[in-house]
Amino acid sequence: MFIISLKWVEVHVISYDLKNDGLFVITDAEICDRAFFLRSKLETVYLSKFSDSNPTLNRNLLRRFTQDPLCLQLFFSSKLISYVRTVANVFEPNQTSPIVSHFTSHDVTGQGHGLGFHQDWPSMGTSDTGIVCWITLYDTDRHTIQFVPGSHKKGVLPGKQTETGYLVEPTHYTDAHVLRVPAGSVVLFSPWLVHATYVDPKAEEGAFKLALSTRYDDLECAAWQKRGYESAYSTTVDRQLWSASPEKTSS
Ligand SMILES: O=C(O)CCC(=O)C(=O)O
Ligand SMILES: [Fe+2]
Repeated sequence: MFIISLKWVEVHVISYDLKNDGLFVITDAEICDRAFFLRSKLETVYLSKFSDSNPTLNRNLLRRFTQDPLCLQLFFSSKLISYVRTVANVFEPNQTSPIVSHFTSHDVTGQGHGLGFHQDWPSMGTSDTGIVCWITLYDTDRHTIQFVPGSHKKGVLPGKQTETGYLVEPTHYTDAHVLRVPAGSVVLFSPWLVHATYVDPKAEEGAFKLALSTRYDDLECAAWQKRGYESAYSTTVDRQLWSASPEKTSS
């Protein structure tokens, strides 16, 4: 473990091991620069349009943010992909999930309290050697994520599939660690790792975290090839959206 001083916070950066703990933290100057640049765009262009009374609008803005070219550039930068290859040993990375934003706060999105303890793999069903890539745009000294080191070794644990993910039974998260890393850090973790949002009960009103994640699967994974490269994620079109809109545009 080593300690770095970041602005006014002291952050303890713990080196986790991908094989034994199921996650690995990378704090890389080039990626941090991109993340800081993206964060200023988040604040000036997206959060500035947030409404105190319209959580749907706020959720839509966060979805639009994940499709911002700067956000896409962060996730597809050759630096990041090379970490996916060399650290996670994903031989031929293939992005199988959209970029998802994880906003944790005192409820301006109507879903501000995040996810319970879950595993990602049952919601994906893709390659056995894929990796989740989670990047925080803020220091995680308040709201963050927590995880159970080593839990990835046990495969899919008893639990249930819910609207928000595959929640595992409470006996599987009695020994959770709270992740504390500086803004711009990349966490690569196993899709079997048991993890959850950590909501800091002492965080002041208005404090929030925003992290982004996506999933890289491995096209060279033999098991996935056998399953015909299936993925639980599908692309759908909502053809009712325009018809239901009160202000239809003419064209
Ligand atoms: O950031 C969070 O609150 C949850 C992240 C998560 O579950 C994921 O990236 O798979
Ligand atoms: Fe997750």
